[in-house]
Amino acid sequence: LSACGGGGDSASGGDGTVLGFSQVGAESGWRTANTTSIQGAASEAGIDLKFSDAQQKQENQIKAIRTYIQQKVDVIAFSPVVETGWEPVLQEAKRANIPVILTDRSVDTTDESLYATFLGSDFVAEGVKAGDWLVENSATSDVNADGRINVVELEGTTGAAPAIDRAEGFREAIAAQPTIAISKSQTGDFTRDGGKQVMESFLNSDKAIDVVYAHNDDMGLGAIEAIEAAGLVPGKDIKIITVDAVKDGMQALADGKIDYIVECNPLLGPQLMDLTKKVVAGEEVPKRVVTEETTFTRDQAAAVLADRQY
Ligand code: GYE
Repeated sequence: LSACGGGGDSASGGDGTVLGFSQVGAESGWRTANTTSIQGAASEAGIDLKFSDAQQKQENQIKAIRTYIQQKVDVIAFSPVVETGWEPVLQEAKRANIPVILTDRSVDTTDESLYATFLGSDFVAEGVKAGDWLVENSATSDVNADGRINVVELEGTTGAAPAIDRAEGFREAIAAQPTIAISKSQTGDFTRDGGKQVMESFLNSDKAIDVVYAHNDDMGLGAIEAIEAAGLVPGKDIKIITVDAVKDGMQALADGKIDYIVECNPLLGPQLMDLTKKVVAGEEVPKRVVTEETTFTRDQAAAVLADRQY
């Protein structure tokens, strides 16, 4: 594990601010876009970025954070792979007087003094949007001929905020619908391969799946491969709803293989650098900064695809 390197260059007009950032990994298209955004925004802002990739392991993130504390960086930011288990290391950062910015994902703690701010999406709202679409489109005959809608869910990383919250929001939205039921739910770890494998096993035990709700595009794209390999037509025999709206997902939506995508914006770099500067300057920052997001139907995806940055 290396907690060094990264894009910062204080010689090119920076003020010497050092930001230690611990990224979750490189599990998805969303994550890659998020990393690019953070690295680009740091060099743009003249912030010296120390970047480390935890390969989806909490222990690696804790090690990286401890290294940043030893190095006495000005600010620590991280995107916590799971929600729980952060209090001891956050206490260490607090004792060392290093402010912490939570980026993208939150931690489960009652002690708000352990971090300066949390920048990221409202994942429950994303799940609600996904469920609302299904409810609104459940009356159309092509969702299911027998009037019952059998949904399978490809969950994100177990214990991660977006997996917990996207599951919760979706259930909230479909709760009043007796004809919609989630029959299976399993983690695909936010990866394409994970989505493919879980969908294969779902299809092996159940041929009557109507809808896939995938917590991200990559797992939905993996599910498409499994569905096609089983001789079924994604978007027709089985509807697919995903979250993220990365380019590959938007392409599949425009192509008719995905039916609906809830956007989750990975371009958090500029806001993160802005918050970093404010925290270093001792300025007041809001405890919660929510990113703005939309949703995409097929036609909407086709219209914006050419200009999509990631
Ligand atoms: O949706 C998924 C990624 O935390 C919002 O993590 C992020 C999620 C994103 O792997 O693709």
